[in-house]
Amino acid sequence: LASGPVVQPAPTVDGFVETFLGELNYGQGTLLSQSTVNDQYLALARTVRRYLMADWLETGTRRRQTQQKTVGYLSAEYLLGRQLGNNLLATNLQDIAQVAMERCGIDIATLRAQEVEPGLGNGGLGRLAACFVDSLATMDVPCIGYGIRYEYGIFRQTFEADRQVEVPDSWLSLGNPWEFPHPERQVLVSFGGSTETTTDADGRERCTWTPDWQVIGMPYHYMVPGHRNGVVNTLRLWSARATQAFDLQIFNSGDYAQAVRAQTTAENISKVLYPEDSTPQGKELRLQQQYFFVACSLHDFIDNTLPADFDLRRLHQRIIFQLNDTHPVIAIPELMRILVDRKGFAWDEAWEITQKCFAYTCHTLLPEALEVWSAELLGRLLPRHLEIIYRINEEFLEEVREAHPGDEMLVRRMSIIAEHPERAVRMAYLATVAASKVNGVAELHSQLLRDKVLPDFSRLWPEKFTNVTNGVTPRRFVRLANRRLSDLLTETIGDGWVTDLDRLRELEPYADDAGFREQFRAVKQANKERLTTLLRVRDGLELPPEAMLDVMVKRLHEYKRQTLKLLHIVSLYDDVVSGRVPAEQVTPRTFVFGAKAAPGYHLAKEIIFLINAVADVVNADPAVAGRLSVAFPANYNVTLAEKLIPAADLSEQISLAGKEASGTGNMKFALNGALTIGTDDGANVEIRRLVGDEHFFLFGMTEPEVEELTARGYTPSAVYESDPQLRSTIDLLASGHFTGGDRQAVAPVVDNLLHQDSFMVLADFRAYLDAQARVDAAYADPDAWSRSAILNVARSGYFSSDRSMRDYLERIWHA
Ligand code: 26V
Repeated sequence: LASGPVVQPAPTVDGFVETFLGELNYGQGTLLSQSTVNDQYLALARTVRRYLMADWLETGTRRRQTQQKTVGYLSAEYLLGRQLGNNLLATNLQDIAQVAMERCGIDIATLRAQEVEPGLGNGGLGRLAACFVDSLATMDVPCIGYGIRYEYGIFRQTFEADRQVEVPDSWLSLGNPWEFPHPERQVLVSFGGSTETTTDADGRERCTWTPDWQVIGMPYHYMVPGHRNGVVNTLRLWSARATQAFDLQIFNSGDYAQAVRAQTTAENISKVLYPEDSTPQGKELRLQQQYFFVACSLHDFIDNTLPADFDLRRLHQRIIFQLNDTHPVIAIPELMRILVDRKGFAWDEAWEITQKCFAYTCHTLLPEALEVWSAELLGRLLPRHLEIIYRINEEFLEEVREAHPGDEMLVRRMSIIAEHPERAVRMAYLATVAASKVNGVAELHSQLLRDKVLPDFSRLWPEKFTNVTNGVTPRRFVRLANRRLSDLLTETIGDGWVTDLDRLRELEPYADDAGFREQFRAVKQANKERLTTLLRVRDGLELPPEAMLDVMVKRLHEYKRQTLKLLHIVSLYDDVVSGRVPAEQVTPRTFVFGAKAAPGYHLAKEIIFLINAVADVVNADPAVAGRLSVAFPANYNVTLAEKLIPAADLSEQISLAGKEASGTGNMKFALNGALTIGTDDGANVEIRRLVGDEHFFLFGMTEPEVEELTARGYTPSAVYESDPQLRSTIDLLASGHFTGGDRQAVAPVVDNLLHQDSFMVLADFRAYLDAQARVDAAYADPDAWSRSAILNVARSGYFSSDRSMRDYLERIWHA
């Protein structure tokens, strides 16, 4: 019988120094005296890696020996963040490494800063996957994370003349010490071609797919260490390689460009992460990416992970593939193809197995974000899969007809195949039909998913639908990002909270302890000063360290309503410069934005421009000096989040109700002692319920009110006309005051607000300003504010991704 994980004894500083110097000399091939910061970073990373290796091997052995069910997390994105700090924390080597580096005359912070974070995701969905694999390792649950090793992750954002300019993220260029290529586990993936159905001697139909091109999937393994528990799970990311370096025949004929073209096509598949995170473009390369990683992953598990003689009728006892949104949904026909065409199963039996092996998580409510692939494209790239999808659909619609005879409207509504504007496959429907469970990511979202997105399906199969509210890992987002708060928590309630976040409840009584509140405020203040220093060095921003820090960080999207935040800032500024409010009466605030816009999302980029333009003017105007400042550091990413969130006083979660599926930044802020100003949307609902109304600034329409207003007909210009403060604010923006008199430059945003305003910014403006006035009043009483902040921390333990994983295990995976 396999034994449990063993936590290794801590190494000594001497031992660590010796290993480090060994890595520097024999790994990096340099002397300490000659080495660059990058040499030292790589050597340190390889040193830490060594301490994880025994646990990784041991975990692998244990996983092979036990017959436990594995979670196969299928995700096109993993937004991991930097690895060095995380892995030092997981191995409890932080202090030893620091002292060891000091002995070598090295500042470890400089080495940490050398790491380019793996930005293999767009935002919430990719970061969630990273939190989930962290939690599963910490809970010693067998999990393989499957994904794509993009050569270029999410673009690096820079600003030129206040506008976003994207720079390729060449995160691998200085070497990546955290990955291990495994050529012995390569997989061949096929595309294109045609199919042929023949009948066997025994009368069975057999389909053969003759593809016309193939690529190699090369797996790279990443360590996913649990928190100090001796467990290291695996993240397996696939990189595309050409089957032949280049075509020698063509090369010999002298056409060099043509000779390498096939190689380029193949290797393009894992070249770059698509930076659009809401409007799928139906691009062929993206479908290639999806099928590529899914085909590699299924093959890897079935043929290279399970024992050779494994009886696939029991596949569901060994794996549950969790589909992170629709991106990996092509795995469903792929498993059917493997079972029927390759392993000789009858259709019905294969379908029974397949249904038990998949579960589907939906992460959106925006109709435009639901993936649909044209049948033409799918059939061209994956002809056999399209046939399989048609057959799944036929049999499914038969079931619908049986349940609802004569209701052809229903049949058309539920069909996996849409007929207009062109024949296309609705991937969310395919996922829902095949999956054993379908879940949303917050209570409200799961409810809306049942009622609005998939109502027919939830009536047909009510038991299929469930909720798992998202969570975030307390290791990275509290213990690693906020060492000061962590130390205070540990001094006060012990360190059990790091792996059992509900224990933060024990903090509640301390909210009434003046001494504790004082310490808590000192932590926040020190974090703010750290941030102020960082932004001075990183972005040349000069910010007052005492002001309230009001933070809105997330992708730039109309539905998230960065413009509402902007209108608030402009209205405060307007109040002062118009003389209506004396500057001394304005609560000093620093507004911080962090946001990337999809490169093709024009309006989002105009909003970025406008925020920067307003920041320039507000920051330079002596009328509001020391009262209002605006910071928009470029290139918001996980690394910056780890610095910003611990410093925040106020967390902005102001999406239009019913649009943000969950949000996870909202959870990180609450856990770091920021108060939330937010709408009744996504997980905000649950945060407010847990922390208490008095400790949360709620504003704005509810989802049913939004529905009602939409039904009545919403006219933003009428709201503008009826509210003098809103009019003044928009007029100031429109006047060109922030753009050197250029009214054209602000027109895209202003015109959209006045004449379109799809996300009802103007409708919620008044309520938002009122809520912000309540924020000012509350902030004026530091003791009451700290008390609320402490209660936010104490009552947010529910939002640990460990809890999310327990919910998945109980409600979905049964692992
Ligand atoms: C969609 C697409 C569409 C095609 C192009 C590439 C691409 C990449 C990502 C996505 C996913 C968009 C959905 C998403 O990120 N949803 C967010 O998921 C978070 C985790 O559940 C949740 O907290 C956010 O509210 C939700 O917006």
